[in-house]
Amino acid sequence: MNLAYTDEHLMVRDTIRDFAQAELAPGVAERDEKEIVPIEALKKLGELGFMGITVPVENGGAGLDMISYAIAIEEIARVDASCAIIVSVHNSLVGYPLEKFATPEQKECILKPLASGQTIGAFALTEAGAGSDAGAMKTTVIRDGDYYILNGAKNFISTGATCNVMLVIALTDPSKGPKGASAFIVEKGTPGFNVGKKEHKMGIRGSDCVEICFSDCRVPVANRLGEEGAGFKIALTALNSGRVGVACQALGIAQACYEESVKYSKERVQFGQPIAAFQATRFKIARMATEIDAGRWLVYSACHKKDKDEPFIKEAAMAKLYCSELAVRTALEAVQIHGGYGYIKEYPVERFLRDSKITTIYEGTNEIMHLVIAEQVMGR
Ligand code: COS
Repeated sequence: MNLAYTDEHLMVRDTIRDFAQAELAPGVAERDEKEIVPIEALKKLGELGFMGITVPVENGGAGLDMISYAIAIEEIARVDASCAIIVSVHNSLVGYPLEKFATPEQKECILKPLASGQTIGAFALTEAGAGSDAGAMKTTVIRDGDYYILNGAKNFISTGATCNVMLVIALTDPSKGPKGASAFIVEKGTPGFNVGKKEHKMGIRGSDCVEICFSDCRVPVANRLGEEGAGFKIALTALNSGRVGVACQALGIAQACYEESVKYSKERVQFGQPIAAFQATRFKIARMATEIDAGRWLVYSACHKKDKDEPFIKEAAMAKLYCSELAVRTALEAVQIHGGYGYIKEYPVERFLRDSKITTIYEGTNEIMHLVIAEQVMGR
């Protein structure tokens, strides 16, 4: 693995860092409090190429590598973890499977507007009774001439209210279980596509999470992604990529908590000296710095394999497992360093602690990550 950033990586980092400071930082606390999605910022991210980071230029994307993607998601999360997950889901759970499985026509009509940020994508696999056991889904889709008719309900759908298109996994042949699942691109506004209950979350409150109900929703056959029966594999393939995105989001949260801790500990004076002078603080900071570097290399190892088109299931799961726990641990320590000030909204570490927890849960809980890694290293 080539460990050095290229000039292109540094350019991506500077661009997205400046963008995050200028466009995301000013309203981030208010969006968190009022549950507002940063729609305008998403449009601008599209114009800058960050809504199709690894999608080839001919398909409307920026044609960058996965390290660039990792840098972008980390830098966005370092300021606004809610925006980071919107961009991650859009790029990795929708853009990536379209790039991999779409027909040339689908790439032209669906991927291009997504990759250029004209449309926003969401991913619908989870159901009330099918979370970790994703194969237990009940949503069905029945062929009717040139259409499929979709019925059922998906829940905990990130960006479900904001999106324009949704990658939906449903059963074309329920008798086969997950092997009877297929993938569809469903456009918002299609009759029978109904946005249901909005969830009020502990963290990442600047991203929406809703229930989606399909009631005789007619989807053109041309919108099926891959063959009938390939839906579960497509979903898990997308989730491998999504898990790298969640790892980057977690890393950005940890990095922000670390930076806030260094800054605060140098300012805060107790017993006649900055608390940065106390070994208790220095050891916490040393551990944060070490673990963040370790997490970043796990992320880059997954990116490197994906860029070489090699299997990266294990690396993605390891990066997600490690970085999500790192985010929670680092956010907790950051709040501890800030003392009482860390527990109130005056400092951003309070928000980062709330934002961090979901990274151990979504796109595969860390319990599922252990299963995935164990299977990869020791077989079934
Ligand atoms: N990437 C690609 N393929 C994968 C995969 C992965 N990460 N994990 C499993 N597969 C494949 C398996 O190889 C198997 O293929 P074959 O049928 O060709 O053998 C197929 O998918 C089914 O796998 P398996 O039999 O292991 O399925 P299970 O139903 O037992 O569940 C887990 C497997 C638990 C790994 C899967 O359901 C999972 O990842 N659950 C978490 C779901 C999730 O992330 N939900 C969040 C949704 S978005 S917030």
